[in-house]
Amino acid sequence: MMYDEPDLRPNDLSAFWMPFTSNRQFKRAPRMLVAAEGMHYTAQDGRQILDGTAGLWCVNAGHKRPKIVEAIKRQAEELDYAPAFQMGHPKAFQLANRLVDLAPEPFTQAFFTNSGSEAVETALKTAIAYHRVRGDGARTRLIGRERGYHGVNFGGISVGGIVANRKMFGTLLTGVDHLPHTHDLARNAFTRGQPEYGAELADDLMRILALHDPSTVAAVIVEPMAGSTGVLMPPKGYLEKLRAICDQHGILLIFDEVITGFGRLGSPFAAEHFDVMPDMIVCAKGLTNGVIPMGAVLVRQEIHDAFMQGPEHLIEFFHGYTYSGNPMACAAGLGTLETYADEGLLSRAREIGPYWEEALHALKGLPHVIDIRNMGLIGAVELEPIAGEPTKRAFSAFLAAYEKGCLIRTTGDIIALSPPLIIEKSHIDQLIGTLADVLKGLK
Ligand code: PXG
Repeated sequence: MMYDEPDLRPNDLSAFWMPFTSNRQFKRAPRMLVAAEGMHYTAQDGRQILDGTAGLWCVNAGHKRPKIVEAIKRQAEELDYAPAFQMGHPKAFQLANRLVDLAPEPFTQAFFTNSGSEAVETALKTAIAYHRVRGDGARTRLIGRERGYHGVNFGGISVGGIVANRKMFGTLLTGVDHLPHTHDLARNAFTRGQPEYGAELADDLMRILALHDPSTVAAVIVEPMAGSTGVLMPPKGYLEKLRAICDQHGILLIFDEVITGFGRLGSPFAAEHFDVMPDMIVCAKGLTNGVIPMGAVLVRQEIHDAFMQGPEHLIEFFHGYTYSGNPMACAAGLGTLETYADEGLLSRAREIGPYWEEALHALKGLPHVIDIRNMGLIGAVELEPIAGEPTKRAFSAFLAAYEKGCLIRTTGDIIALSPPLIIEKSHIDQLIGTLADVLKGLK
């Protein structure tokens, strides 16, 4: 096999400082993936690894999908790059059109970025600038939520609420406040789907608004389902309350759908799934099936139109990236959306969801399991941490699962599962069966 050729084998692991990785542990015992197709990776030792996480929640259509591969190949031959500012190329417009067609009705424009983190920054800046262009420039404050994950740039970690991602980086953005998170094991453990209790936590927004005065607040940003922090579902009625309070006070509501976008919950976007319409949707990951980096912010017509004023030769919004709407990314995006449509993947989580839910909740009662949560094709198994050694138990589960041929994700002591939407029942049996074995063997 070609990967055995010495030139293609990394011969020194030290130069690459790996992101969000225990570098020393990894480099002592590397877990190297060299190929992928469908539901599986091939590891460097030749083993097939079942992808229980769609890469990092992004490979929603599964790996090596022909239409995406073809689209990228053709694009590289045809137009490798076109300047993103003051110039255009057809595929960026095509992709924007496809995207707004797929999105819920109020969303009429797409602004392209290269990642979820950049899309978050773009949405936050758009919100503040939107109020300003309308003559309401005192609205600069941003409200996020404890345990929220909005990428790793300064705006995102400021409105985010994951302590480890914030504490090393100084004072962050000013003028930011946070809603309480919604995780409540005492009341909601082992809930299937949306938890019963916790809608009242949205009322805390009123307290925050009373403190700062609503007229100073630009936007509230939340993940409709908080993924990275360990899969926290919104309590019934919670998102509706946030929407109502924002409406009452002229505050924009931003849904960060980097994880929930593109079928994860059984609808193209979570906004539809929960039937709550924000003012902006942040997306990335599944937009290109993870194949080429890309993110986007979807906005409502009135937000876009507020900027379209002044002399026509002037730039309306001083924001954008060298690679906004990059041709290769657009080609990958178009191939991806076509694949989703051809195979009905954006509603597939609804069809296979009940089987997924049953399989997952059958883990109840196994050692250390203190909660199981699920929605669409997402699952989480929360473990009792080892006293004094948080994260260690779940990390051991991750290593053991990999040894047994399954890729899972862990955050803290929570195991998160988010397989490609092409998953079949036999894969679910293998994934959950492996996890059961792993849990039985954990210290
Ligand atoms: N918002 C949300 C809600 C995310 O989940 C980002 C923004 C940032 O996207 P980029 O493309 O800049 O990474 C994310 C990313 C995990 C995991 O296993 C989650 C993410 C990334 C890597 C791992 O929970 N989410």
